[in-house]
Amino acid sequence: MRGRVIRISGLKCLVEIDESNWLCEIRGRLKSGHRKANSPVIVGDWVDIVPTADQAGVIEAVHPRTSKFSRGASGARPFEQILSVNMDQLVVVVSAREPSPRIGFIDRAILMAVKGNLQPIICINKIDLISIDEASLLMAPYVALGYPVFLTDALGGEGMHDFKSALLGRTSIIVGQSGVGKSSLLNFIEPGLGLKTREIMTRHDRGRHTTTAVHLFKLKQGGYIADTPGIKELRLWGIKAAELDAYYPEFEPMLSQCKFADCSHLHEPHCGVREAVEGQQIAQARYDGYRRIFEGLKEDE
Ligand SMILES: Nc1nc2c(ncn2[C@@H]2O[C@H](COP(=O)(O)OP(=O)(O)OP(=O)(O)O)[C@@H](O)[C@H]2O)c(=O)[nH]1
Ligand SMILES: [Mg+2]
Ligand SMILES: [Zn+2]
Repeated sequence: MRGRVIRISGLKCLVEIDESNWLCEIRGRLKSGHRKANSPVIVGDWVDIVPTADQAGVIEAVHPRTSKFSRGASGARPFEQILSVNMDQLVVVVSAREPSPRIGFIDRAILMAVKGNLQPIICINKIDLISIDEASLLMAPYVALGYPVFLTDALGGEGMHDFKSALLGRTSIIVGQSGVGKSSLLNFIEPGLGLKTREIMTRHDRGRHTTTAVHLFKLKQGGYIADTPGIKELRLWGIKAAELDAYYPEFEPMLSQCKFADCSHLHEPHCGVREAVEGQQIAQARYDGYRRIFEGLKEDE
């Protein structure tokens, strides 16, 4: 039987087959050679299972993956932490206030989406906390990136119709810092989910993440969406400093103007990218982000 992994807890996986959920173990041989931190099975995987009891079974095979969203997990020995696989698109959420938006987070999320073969879309939530003028100012740099941008109020409903349309019929993973409203957005889109949001938890769990594991949900009107725990620092994985410029489409036409083929665009003379920043053909904020990310990657290498 073929199904989709929607949740992983400990050594067990919850696999959705048609409309029901099966609790499955992972066949031992799938684990061999995978003694790193990632499970051999990830949320979003399509798997073959052999039933062992009513709604219980063993995962015998994992189908090839079409995409993945990962990040570098911090710690003494960094490793690639894959959050989900086989997604069509990444929804990166920031909030207008509480917490205030960080463009660096969006840039990193887009990089990992492109790296993992997902289409990025951006959601600026909690627009009820700012004025319309502020909202359009906030949105401008993201619109300039050429990616779809949605302005939402997950509690009041403003902008939610358009945002929902972008999710229907597709498989998405939603990421962002803790408290930006990821679970609230999903609750609005699919009221039956009843996901925990901070208000409910606050008495017992102040300052902690409300969502604690990746969960994939099926949308009634078609599509899937994976809710994820808040990410504080989105550490890149699998991208080298020297290849970073390739992830900035607006740099591309300028690269032939760089004197050095391996130009880092940070300090070399006759750099087409830096000239374009000075000439305002490349946004200063994007270039500053590039520089910060480049320097961070160099430190890690
Ligand atoms: N004013 C306002 N508050 C919102 C909005 N969306 C969410 N909130 C509030 O923001 C807080 C955090 O929302 P959550 O949905 O739990 O945030 P989250 O991103 O899922 O957080 P983690 O699960 O910890 O990563 C809650 O108190 C929500 O009620 C919004 O559009 N406007
Ligand atoms: Mg949440
Ligand atoms: Zn250059």
